[in-house]
Amino acid sequence: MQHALRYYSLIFVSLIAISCSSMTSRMDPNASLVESLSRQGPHQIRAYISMPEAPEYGGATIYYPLNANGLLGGVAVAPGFTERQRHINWWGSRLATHGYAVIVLDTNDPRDRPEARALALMAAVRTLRAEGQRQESPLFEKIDNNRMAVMGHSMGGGGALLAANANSNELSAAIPFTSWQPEGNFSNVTVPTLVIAGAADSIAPVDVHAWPHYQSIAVGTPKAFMEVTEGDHFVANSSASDLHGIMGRYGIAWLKLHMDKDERYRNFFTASRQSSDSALLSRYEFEE
Ligand code: 9J3
Repeated sequence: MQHALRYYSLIFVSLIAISCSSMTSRMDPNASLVESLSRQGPHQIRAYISMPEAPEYGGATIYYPLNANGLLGGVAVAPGFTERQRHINWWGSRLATHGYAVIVLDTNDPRDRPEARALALMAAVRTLRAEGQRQESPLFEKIDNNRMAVMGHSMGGGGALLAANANSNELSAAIPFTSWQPEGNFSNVTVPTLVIAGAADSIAPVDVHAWPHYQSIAVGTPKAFMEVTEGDHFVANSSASDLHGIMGRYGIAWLKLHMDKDERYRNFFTASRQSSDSALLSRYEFEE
């Protein structure tokens, strides 16, 4: 009797689960993907700091997933003016759990300008590629040289844009957040670029920095602009943990779509994206 009861309740619970998931998927075709991209991904991760040095940047940490299928795409992330890895390293662990090898760097001098940060990011991309060739590396024979992205905060975001402007042929995606670069013109960028901005950014005001940065990217280059209504200069940093869900989701989806060419993630950026996101964003654009 007890056995039968358990059996029937199992069926009952399964039926509820099935009907709930089909209900949410009618309302929003992305529901389960939205949920899974809003938090840590399926992979356990490891991190290490022991690797050959590069003159273009200071220390660095590489985060990578365990038990990933196939080769890993790589992402290099640079901090902003006076910042260190810890200010932005939540991206390292978050992206690694979703299947990427991520190098988070310190600049040589915390006051390095965006130009130096661009060189640092490209050197970090080369480090990731080299880790795939280095026998002692945990990433030996695990890196896809042709899937590399750059990211960065503020002056590091200016650096990511400058890097993309000069090296689009070497990159698959760029994600500057609250980018800082006066008069920044990135019209040579052909790599798909997601620009993250905060409407309440008083350090790199969006109408002087991120918005004109976005607009300077030529028509024909896939690009997206998301401006968080309440977002300040640190909207996508480690400290803004209440926003890591939405920040991570757009960032991961951008990499999945453009670096991994996974079309399931396209509607994260098109008109069919989460309607609840619109409430958080004061401005949103997607063009390709
Ligand atoms: O990287 C940044 O946060 C830029 C901030 C800034 O205002 O730099 C002025 C020198």
